[in-house]
Amino acid sequence: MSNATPLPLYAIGLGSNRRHVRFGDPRAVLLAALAALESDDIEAVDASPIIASDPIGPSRRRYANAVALVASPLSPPEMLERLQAIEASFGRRTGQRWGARTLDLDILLWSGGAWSDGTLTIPHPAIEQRAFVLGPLRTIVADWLHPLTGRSVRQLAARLTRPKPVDRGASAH
Ligand code: A4P
Ligand code: MG
Repeated sequence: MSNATPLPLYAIGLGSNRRHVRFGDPRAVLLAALAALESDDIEAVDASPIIASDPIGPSRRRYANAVALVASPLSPPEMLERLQAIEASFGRRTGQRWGARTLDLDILLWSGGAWSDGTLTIPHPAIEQRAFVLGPLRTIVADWLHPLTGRSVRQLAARLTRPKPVDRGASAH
């Protein structure tokens, strides 16, 4: 049976703001992570350029960020488990939320739409506020629709960078 149902697609966000003892600086960590993602059941389809971004949250080190598009028969919980195993193999220290990390892998979007259970939420809830996610994401899946808002990645990225209108709420009736 060839050309049966196409494999689900996942957009995976990659972030690093620490050197890795073997791979080197955060940019090199992401290149190694992109290679590590590929396996028997995860096929690399596309990858964004790697960008440098200012940290959001308490960590003061700059990040390298990128997004990979992969095709895989894994279910969302299986994919999360795989990503966590890869993070662990890169020496991710758990414990400190938003702390400096060698490698952070997030499931951003899934072609199956939305998923929510106790430990996993897809789309990733912070996508819409994060330029370091939407910028790279737009370079590979600009037309992908956010399943909950119906807005394309291109629209979400434009909304984030557009200057905010003045809030007239206080003076208007
Ligand atoms: N989890 C739920 N949904 C998902 C999902 N869609 N993908 C759960 C991945 N994980 C998901 O994640 C905590 C738990 O989230 C997981 O166990 C999983 O069950 P974590 O990676 O262990 O913790 P974390 O990353 O420290 O916390 P959090 O809230 O996920 O942080 P973020 O959102 O990943 O943000 N600034 C720049 N410039 N670039 C960055 O990449 N990253 C962060 C971390 C902060 N500031 C940044 C960047
Ligand atoms: Mg994370």
